[in-house]
Amino acid sequence: TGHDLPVENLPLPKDFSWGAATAAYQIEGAVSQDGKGKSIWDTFTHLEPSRTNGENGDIACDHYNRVAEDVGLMSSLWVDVYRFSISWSRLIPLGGRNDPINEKGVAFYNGLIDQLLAKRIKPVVTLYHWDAPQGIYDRYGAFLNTAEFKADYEHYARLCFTRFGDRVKTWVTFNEPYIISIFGHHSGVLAPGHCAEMGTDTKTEPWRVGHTLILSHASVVQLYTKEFQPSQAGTISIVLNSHFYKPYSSSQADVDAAQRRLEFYIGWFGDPIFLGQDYPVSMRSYLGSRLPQFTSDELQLLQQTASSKAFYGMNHYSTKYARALPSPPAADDWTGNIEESSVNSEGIEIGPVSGLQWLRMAPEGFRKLMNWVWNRYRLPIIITENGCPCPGETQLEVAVNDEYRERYLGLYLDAISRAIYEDKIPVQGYYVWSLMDNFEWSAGYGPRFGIVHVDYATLKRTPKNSAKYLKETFQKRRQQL
Ligand code: GBH
Repeated sequence: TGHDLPVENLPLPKDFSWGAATAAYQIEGAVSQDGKGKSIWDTFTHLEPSRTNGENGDIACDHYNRVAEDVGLMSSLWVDVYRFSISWSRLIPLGGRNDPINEKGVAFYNGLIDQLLAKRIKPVVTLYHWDAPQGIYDRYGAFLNTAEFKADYEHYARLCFTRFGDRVKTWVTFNEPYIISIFGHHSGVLAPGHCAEMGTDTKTEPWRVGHTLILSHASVVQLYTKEFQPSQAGTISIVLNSHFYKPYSSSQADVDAAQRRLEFYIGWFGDPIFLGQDYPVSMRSYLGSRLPQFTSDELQLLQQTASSKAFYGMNHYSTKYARALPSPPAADDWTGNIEESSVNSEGIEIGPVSGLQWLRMAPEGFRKLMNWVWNRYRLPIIITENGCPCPGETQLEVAVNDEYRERYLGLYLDAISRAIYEDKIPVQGYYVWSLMDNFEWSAGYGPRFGIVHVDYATLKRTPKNSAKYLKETFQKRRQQL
């Protein structure tokens, strides 16, 4: 279960790329500098600070003012790739298609991209990592109005392709649509914080949000392939996250539950986007009319864009057990009537706990997830996020001697090697979450996911042992075959 496995430093292909990932709101700070507009995360953190441990991204890592230092850091780690996200409200402060463009925001990302390329680091750019402009939320509820959102998002994407597409060759439309839908519009622990207590119709709203995300993704893929790809020659896809799920017991009900849980997590988005078809049958049968319908025009768009897909972007951290609930599903159930846990029917833990309860070291589940995704979608996979906070990682000394993380990363890279060489799955790259400690959303600055430590009092960056380990292990692993 990962408790006592040795790290084997198994080989990786010569052209396998490694990188580090971040997201705008989690690192940039400079929250109203140079004309940036407000996002739903500014509102979420300031309106009710207890939702984010009293903390916010106003300053974060102040990356906005420390780009040169941070690019230098990456260069010293020999990363091939830097995956970052663009803050929509930095480029278009009010967010909409008729609103003014903030040239200072454009200049910031131009500078970042140029500095990366000067160090031969390839930018992988996420258009949306959870920070919708407050303006589009105020006007029409952002994702709640599919047509308005789609039009504004297309305009924003077009701006990014026009201004940055000569140098950016890999695009991600949305980071983790599942999280945006469920955590933003059902449990409400992430912005915009919609939940039953706030009067949200949690029976339908998350599925409407998901529908908007799928259709907006598809229309931006179409936009890129038609108008930009012929000259810019890049690729575009989406990043989906999921735990892997193992059955809670050997009962058929639990075996089915584990499969169904993955369909509700990944198939929800993956089937329409990568297969160009309706939501999974299991979702239709559990959710019935709660799930929106695709029109025939929309299905056609999905089919067309499904064939232009380039890779499956996988964010993955941990594995859980899935247990079929005996009682009928709750009216607003979003799981397929499943309970999740970290311990199975025999009391066996899925793996050693990290600095966060939900995140346990379980490399075997990672390998199984790559197999599940490959069998369903037959697409090359890029691991766009993976990493962890260490248990007790509060002081600098503990943080820098990050043994738990080193072991976790080592075992997860071994799982990729097995997926590639034993399971014959084309896994092309690995981006560690995260380059540096940062604002961990509802958990604030507590959990530290960085391979570089950030002292939030001084903003000083200190590479942890795991940073050195990654630099060295990629060098070694890629030389072995
Ligand atoms: C990613 O989300 C994000 O892309 C990134 O911004 C973030 O910093 C990183 O992971 C680390 O968390 O109910 O068991 O699912 C991962 C999705 C959603 C995982 C909330 C943890 C809560 C526990 N996260 N989830 S659980």
